[in-house]
Amino acid sequence: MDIQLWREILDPYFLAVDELKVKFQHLKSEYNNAGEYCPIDQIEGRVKSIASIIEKAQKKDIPLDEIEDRLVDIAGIRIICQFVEDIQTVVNIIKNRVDMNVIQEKDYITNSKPSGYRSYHLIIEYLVHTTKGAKKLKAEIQIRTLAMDFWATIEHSLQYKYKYNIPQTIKTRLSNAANAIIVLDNEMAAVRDEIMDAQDSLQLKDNIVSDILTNVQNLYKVANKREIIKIQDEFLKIYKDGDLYELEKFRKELDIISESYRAQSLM
Ligand code: 0O2
Repeated sequence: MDIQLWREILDPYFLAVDELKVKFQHLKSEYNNAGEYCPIDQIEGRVKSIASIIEKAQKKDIPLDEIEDRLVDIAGIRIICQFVEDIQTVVNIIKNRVDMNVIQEKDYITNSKPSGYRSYHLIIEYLVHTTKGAKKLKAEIQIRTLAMDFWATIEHSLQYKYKYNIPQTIKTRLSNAANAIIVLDNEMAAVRDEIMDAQDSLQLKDNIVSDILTNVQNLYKVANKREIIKIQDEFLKIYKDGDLYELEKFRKELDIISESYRAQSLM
């Protein structure tokens, strides 16, 4: 197959990866803007390289004209979560969407691979539109925790280094590390509520401070300098004390001041 044809084949997959990344990023922003805990920590995406597609097709005895049907991970998205519990939440979010049709599920968390690999895979059908029209293609979404991702990344590099023939001593160490990852994820799950509370408060604080600063910036245009300095000093004092309740109260007061200036300017 010549390069031009590969480009034509892969182009919709690049579009799919870009779109899917934007959609999941936006989901993350929605949670953050609402000051809510987000089950998604990071999003990555890639289109499989031509070399990697050919290698996999040869390994699985797939003729090149059948790769689009039979290679389900030409487009790949990886969603990294903080906690094991978040993985099912993300799976449900995806299953409830009308723009992604789940056609296959692989639960390598309940049934980890002999290597020790753990992750939840969804194969989806996804519709993209290019100048050539609409095209339904397959994409793989891997969902796993930060800890599982750390293990998989290291193991993948070693597979590459040893050309898929990792020496037994290293395999044993990787297997031990995989078990340690299970323990780590379980320990983190036990303190999940505590961590979530802390992160929610941080996000809430960020949102409140951002609102206050926008208001102060707008007041510069209408209020007198002495009043703004007074407001800023008060804000810095409340911020230093670190009381979220007082910070929220201050935001509301500032909203009222800004609103009264807006009303005056309309008179
Ligand atoms: P790359 O380079 O990451 O793209 P199958 O369903 O078994 O017929 P397939 O496609 O091998 O066929 O499915 P599987 O086993 O679910 O693997 C899909 C992808 O999961 C792999 O893609 C890897 O990304 C990841 N994966 C699966 N097993 C392992 C493992 O033991 N270690 C690591 N690190 N990753 C794994 P590729 O194309 O193999 O690789």
